[in-house]
Amino acid sequence: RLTPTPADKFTFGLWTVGWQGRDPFGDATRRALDPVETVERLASLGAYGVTFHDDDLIPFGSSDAERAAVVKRFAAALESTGLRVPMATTNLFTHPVFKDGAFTANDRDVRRFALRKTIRNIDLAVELGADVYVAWGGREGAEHGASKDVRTALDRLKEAFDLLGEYVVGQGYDLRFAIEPKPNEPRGDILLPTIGHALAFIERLERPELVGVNPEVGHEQMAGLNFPHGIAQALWAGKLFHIDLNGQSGIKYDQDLRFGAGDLRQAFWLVDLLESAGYQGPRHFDFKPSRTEDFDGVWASAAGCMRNYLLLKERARAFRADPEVQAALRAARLDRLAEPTAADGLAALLADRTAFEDFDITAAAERGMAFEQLDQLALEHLLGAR
Ligand code: 3MF
Ligand code: MG
Ligand code: MG
Ligand code: MG
Repeated sequence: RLTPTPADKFTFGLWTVGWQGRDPFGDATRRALDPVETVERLASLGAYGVTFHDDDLIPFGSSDAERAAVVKRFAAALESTGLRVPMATTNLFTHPVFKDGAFTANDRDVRRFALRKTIRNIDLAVELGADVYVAWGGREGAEHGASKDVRTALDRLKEAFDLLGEYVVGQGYDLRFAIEPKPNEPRGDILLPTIGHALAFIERLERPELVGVNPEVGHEQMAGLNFPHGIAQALWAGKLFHIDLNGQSGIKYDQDLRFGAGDLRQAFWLVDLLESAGYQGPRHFDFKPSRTEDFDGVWASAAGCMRNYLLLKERARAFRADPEVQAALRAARLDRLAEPTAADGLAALLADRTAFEDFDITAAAERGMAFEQLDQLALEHLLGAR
């Protein structure tokens, strides 16, 4: 029950367990991992798949022959373990050429290079079976007011997604894009900082149906936002194409804690939402095992991400199945929220004296909402007390 299997659809980026612990103040604390070793370890832990940035798999600047050899070896490991590649993405942030961004760099030659680098990895992603392509605009942003004309930069960002959409449609690929919002880090301010900004941007594209979001727990929480609420809106818009699960303790640098660490209550509501909404996509962990850890700690933290998800899923299921919770939900009048406000139409609403003239405002204002009792039940389920 708490042992992960591929049916749980847990996936990990090569860059997560492979993070060497380099931070702005310190050098690497761990050696680089061989992607094939990662594939084997993840498979033995019960994961479903692995994801990668082009440069995680094929070192930047590799020759065509080196690239082919790396891909062949990686594909063989996927074949022998049965691990899938449901998503891939592009590194448009590490190399100094991307210091002012990629699709929105002020320099046109950098923007054209970024598109070509992305298209090259899209071909590989499709070859390896991916159906989602993530785009995190790591350095699409600014620190200096006049250095970036944001409206013009958004024109360039739209142009990039329109070209990428044209490419996948032209190739006949079954691939959709997922934009990953983040408010800041490494840039002072990043374009499309939240789920809401990304959803609004997508509607301006030539092929909005091809583009959704890949929200990350910690990224919304860095902006002080409620992650489950953001995910609910993405689901409501039909745009939750992928998700990055991890942990974050409030508004500070991007911590990328293992899933379940950080804001545990939001993690509980998130799992409750994903499971009850019938989200079918991968449960993708984008976390960083602390740089204090050796490889035992790395694999323990990967296992911890999956186990915490399964534990929360169990707690959420118990919460929903509890008759006292169901009564508390009725007392809190969730069933009334589900009723349309004016199914009888505008004319009937305007003619209804009980809606306004005869409405007992005082009685309605005095009515308790019974939310505290409901929330206490949730907390007791989360704490394993029920
Ligand atoms: C940065 C991130 C990224 C994205 C990745 C696309 C390096 O905060 O979260 O990871 O997730 O580029 O998936
Ligand atoms: Mg993060
Ligand atoms: Mg991140
Ligand atoms: Mg991420």
